[in-house]
Amino acid sequence: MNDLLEKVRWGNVRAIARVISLVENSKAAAQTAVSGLFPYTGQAHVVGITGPPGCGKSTLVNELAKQFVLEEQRVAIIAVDPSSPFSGGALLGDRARMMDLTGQQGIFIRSMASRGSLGGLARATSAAIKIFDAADYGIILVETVGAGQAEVDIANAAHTTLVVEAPGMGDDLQSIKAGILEIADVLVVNKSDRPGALRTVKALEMMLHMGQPDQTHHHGYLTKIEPATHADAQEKWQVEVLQTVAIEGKGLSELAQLVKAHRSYLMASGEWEEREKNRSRRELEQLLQDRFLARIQETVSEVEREHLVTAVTRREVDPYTAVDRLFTQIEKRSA
Ligand SMILES: Nc1nc2c(ncn2[C@@H]2O[C@H](COP(=O)(O)OP(=O)(O)OP(=O)(O)O)[C@@H](O)[C@H]2O)c(=O)[nH]1
Ligand SMILES: [Mg+2]
Repeated sequence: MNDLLEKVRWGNVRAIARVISLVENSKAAAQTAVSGLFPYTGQAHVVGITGPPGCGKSTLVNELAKQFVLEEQRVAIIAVDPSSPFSGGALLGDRARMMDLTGQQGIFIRSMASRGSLGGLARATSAAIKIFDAADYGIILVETVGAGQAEVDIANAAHTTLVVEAPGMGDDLQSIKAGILEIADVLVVNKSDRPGALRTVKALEMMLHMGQPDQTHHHGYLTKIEPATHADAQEKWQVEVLQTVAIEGKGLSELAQLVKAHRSYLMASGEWEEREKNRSRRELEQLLQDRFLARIQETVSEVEREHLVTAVTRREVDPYTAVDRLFTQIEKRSA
């Protein structure tokens, strides 16, 4: 493994692919890879791209990557396979479409399969981000289908989050998923060659403004009374609605500029550090949970655990008491 990790750091494409596969298949490999590479991470700009199925995320990510390559940046694309069964068909298409990039220098595409649990996928994705970061990819684009928790997770893992909509999907305010505005740093209306694009833009802009009735030009952020941060010293980031036609590459250079501007904003305002800190905190909590759960599974037999589940289902034991019992067992056995 150490040999492989060394090669990853030198940007060896085959080593990167190999380590990501190892990480996908085993927790222990993830631990070894992340521990070994962690000191070399922290440089990459992680950009999450999320939105409803079929709105053009992959096409957009593809084109955005080309923009950065023009500036001689190395770009990694991680396509997080949606766990929902509908997308089965679309994925093959995805790979085919993304093929035209594989020949291009400086772009590495990897899709992550959600074979096991969603937790496993999250762990593998987060490890893959670190692997690319250590291999000196300056920009890491992570595509996920906006399917509830997944889009929030991506916002947590990313420095910059692009929320993509398409005409006909966001025309009416109710259809725009709640919570999207909280995670969006940039809103993209793709397929702007389609009728109704302007209506979608207007609907999104209206939602941005409704977010803060008292603050018309600082949209995207609620005015909250909170301790002074570096961010107060300068303009807050303004969430913009940008139109693109990804299949024609239209609006892409503007989008790339905005992404870079957001990075600069994060750096200058101190928010980069803040986001990193939140990310570290969540990651530690996640790992702690994982390990604790694993500990329970090692200590208490599956039969015993199932007994407790049944007891709770039958209302014989309440869930808090059930957890108390599990805890007691762990304490007893580790004493
Ligand atoms: N008219 C039009 N079609 C587009 C545009 N961008 C993408 N498409 C098409 O929309 C379809 C879906 O594009 P994808 O890029 O696969 O969309 P996606 O959001 O990645 O889809 P999933 O990953 O399956 O959720 C494809 O047929 C694209 O060619 C656009 O700007 N205009
Ligand atoms: Mg896609």
